Amino acid sequence: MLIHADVDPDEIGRMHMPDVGLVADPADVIVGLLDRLGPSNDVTRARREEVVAATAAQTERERCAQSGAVRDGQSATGGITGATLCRAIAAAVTEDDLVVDEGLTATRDLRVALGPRAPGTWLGHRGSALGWGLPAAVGARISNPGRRVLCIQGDGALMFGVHALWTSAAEDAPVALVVANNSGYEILRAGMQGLTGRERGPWPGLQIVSPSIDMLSLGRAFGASAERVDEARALPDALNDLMRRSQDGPAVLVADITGITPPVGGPLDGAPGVSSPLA
Ligand SMILES: Cc1ncc(C[n+]2csc(CCOP(=O)(O)OP(=O)(O)O)c2C)c(N)n1
Ligand SMILES: [Mg+2]
Repeated sequence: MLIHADVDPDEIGRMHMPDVGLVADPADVIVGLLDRLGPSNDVTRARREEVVAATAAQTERERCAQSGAVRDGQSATGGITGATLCRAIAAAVTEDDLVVDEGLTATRDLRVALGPRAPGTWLGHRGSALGWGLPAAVGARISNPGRRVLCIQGDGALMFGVHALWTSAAEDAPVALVVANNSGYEILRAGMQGLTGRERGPWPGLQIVSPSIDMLSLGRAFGASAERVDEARALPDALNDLMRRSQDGPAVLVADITGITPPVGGPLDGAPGVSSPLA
């Protein structure tokens, strides 16, 4: 049974129609539900283990389903998958470095790859108001002058705040920036795939290809040094070089990402007029 509790009545049923809608503080609702369920017993514990195992298996299936990727996130072509990028970043940073994540689909595995971090050494969101990442990284560097700061931005998200590179140079607050470049708004494509069941469709505006954006020139235009990497085996050296360059001024590494993200969400059952125009 789907229960949707929200303090805002307008939110209830806005995305998915619940079986029960409750205008209430979700924390109180959860406490009330737990009270009614009573203490856990063997049956509930077994059920919980089942759900955890099924979720882990589903996650593994999604990883393997990424086109061009095989087990363990390695690209069959030697290109850079999101999983490869995350592992390489985790190896390139120290526990004192500040990591700022606005990589969206490319950094789905970053939190796991990084492992536990001390408060104040990892900042992230998964896509609210795009463009937050780089300005946040520069601001963090200004308030932590001695700290190395590594920011990861999706190529789309970067367009909303790229000028912060200039601030980084002008304020002598250098940061390292990895651009996770998949030439488009991949999270939105994955959402459309979830909605329609099709990998591609006549969906305008999801790719940044014609023309593509010259990210190296863009970085240099704002006073940063800039390099590109498109092979997994070259990534560790490219990241070390990025961190070294970032000691002298804002530094950009454009990492071309291969593979596609598993579908996000599902069809809107019964929503009139949704499926045909999108498919
Ligand atoms: C200011 C703003 N505009 C638009 C959106 C809608 N939006 C959410 S994710 C996304 C795509 C992000 O693309 P990118 O940063 O390249 O990451 P990718 O999905 O390719 O991993 C867009 C356009 C938003 N969240 N915020
Ligand atoms: Mg993108």
